[in-house]
Amino acid sequence: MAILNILKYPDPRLYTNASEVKNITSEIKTLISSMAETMYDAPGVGLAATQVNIHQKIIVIDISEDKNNLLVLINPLLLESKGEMINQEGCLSVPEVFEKVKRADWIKISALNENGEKFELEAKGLLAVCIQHEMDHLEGILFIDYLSKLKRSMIVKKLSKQKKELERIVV
Ligand code: K1U
Ligand code: ZN
Repeated sequence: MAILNILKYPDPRLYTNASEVKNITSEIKTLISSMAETMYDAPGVGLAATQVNIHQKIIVIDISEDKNNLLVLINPLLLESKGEMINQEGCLSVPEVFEKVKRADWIKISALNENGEKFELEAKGLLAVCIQHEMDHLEGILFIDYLSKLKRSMIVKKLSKQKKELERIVV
């Protein structure tokens, strides 16, 4: 297990479309453990493989308070969605930016777990938001892509300021 490097916006690799996992090998299981460790360390409530520069359809999520309820989604597929909700979202790849995004408020998905078993899951609230956010990552979509051009350009400025400040401190 290891803490993996999380790509930061505007890294173009975040815009990659992930491929299906064909076999759940021991390397994939090790990757899943490292992704979970990276998510807990960040800390975050979700992480998609795209964010750690692995372009395969793998997601880890844990929205529990005690951080003891890990959900692994391999090759997730949206089966149904209903309603609308607007929630504040954040992203480990877009640090310190929180913006409102409109999503479906109920979803039904299918996926494989880490043992290759297929399951279906219905979700609402934060879990539904998180699953939709992470599934977007696998298609190279970031939550800020739903915002206006003006808001996005303000975010780019904020992040480049953050980067310069960090470089000033490190040097
Ligand atoms: O994809 C990611 O970068 C993870 C992201 C998931 C997410 C959170 C909220 C709405 C939509 C998607 C995060 O985990 S951001 C960090 C965060 O929200 C959080 C961190 C610690 C405790 C609780 C929440
Ligand atoms: Zn994200």
